[in-house]
Amino acid sequence: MCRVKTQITHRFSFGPWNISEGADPFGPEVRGAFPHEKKYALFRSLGFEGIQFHDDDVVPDIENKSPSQILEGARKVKTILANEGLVPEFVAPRLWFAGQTVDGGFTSNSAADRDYAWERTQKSIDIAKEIGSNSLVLWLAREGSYIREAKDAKLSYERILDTINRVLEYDDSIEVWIEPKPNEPTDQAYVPTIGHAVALSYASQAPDRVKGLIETAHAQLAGLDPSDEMAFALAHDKLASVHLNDQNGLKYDQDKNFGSSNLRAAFNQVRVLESAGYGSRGEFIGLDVKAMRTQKGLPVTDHLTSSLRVFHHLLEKVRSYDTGKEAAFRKARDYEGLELYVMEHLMGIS
Ligand code: 3MF
Ligand code: MG
Repeated sequence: MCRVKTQITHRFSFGPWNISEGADPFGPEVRGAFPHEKKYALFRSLGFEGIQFHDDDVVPDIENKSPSQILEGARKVKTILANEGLVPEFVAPRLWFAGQTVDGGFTSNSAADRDYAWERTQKSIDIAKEIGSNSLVLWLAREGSYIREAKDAKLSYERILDTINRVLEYDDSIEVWIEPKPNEPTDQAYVPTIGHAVALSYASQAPDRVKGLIETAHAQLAGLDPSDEMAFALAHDKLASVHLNDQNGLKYDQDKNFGSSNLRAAFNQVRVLESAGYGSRGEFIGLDVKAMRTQKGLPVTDHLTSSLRVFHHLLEKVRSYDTGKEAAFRKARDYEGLELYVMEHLMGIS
């Protein structure tokens, strides 16, 4: 693994859904809507350069638009991005909202629903290309089951791989970035960890173009350490992006501010990224954080700037961490000593 000596200039991204109106499954919106165009105007001043898109973030009402209307809508957004000095990081097909995706898209038991999922995926690739992104993110939201007997799991894996190959054939430079998540909205997802995503990559027709996007909370929901998940992808040179956030235990997907629940785990994520030189090829540090429902204001953005600030503080902690001390503790196999050093370093004591 190559260690980078020069300091990386990090680029940050988030998605328009991260500035939200505060609805949850138990209650409605608590803040007014804030149009996407106004959101784009905020990115730079908040310290972000990249935008993560769903297909219908770029082209609203996508279902009722013709292919030429879709491309026209995408061109409009491309112009806005150019004017604001913004980069589209990726486009993700929203395959969890429409009636046709109620039982999954690529793995649905209905052939008509699978056709819908593929058509929607093609539209997303067209949009990505039109706005100047070469990356399609697949968060396989409903590709799983609510009860194990509902689907043929082996066939489902084959269908997911088949879809990845179709994407690679549809466009000869597009990259597929798989964002694993173990549950929610399904009970059991078919691609729960980065290991599954990397296996799919190697099994695909173009492994160089199939990578992973690791979200902190998703790894934690799988009971795994996010920094080890990142290390696994980095060791295979397959970490295309990250969604830094946090999660307080095994419950619904919380998308809490980065470092807010697990500061040490957050430190180790920054550390693994930094030591692998992540970002030196322009990879984004993405956030996927949710504002608290209690927060007032329009728009609410403190969760984004706070997470960014924590990232920068932790980067300082990573850079001032004494790797010589660490090596000595490792050599002596004094992990008690090493642990105390890490804790005191994080607390600002050493
Ligand atoms: C769900 C997610 C998603 C993805 C997004 C882009 C809504 O837990 O994390 O956010 O990040 O769809 O792939
Ligand atoms: Mg995410």
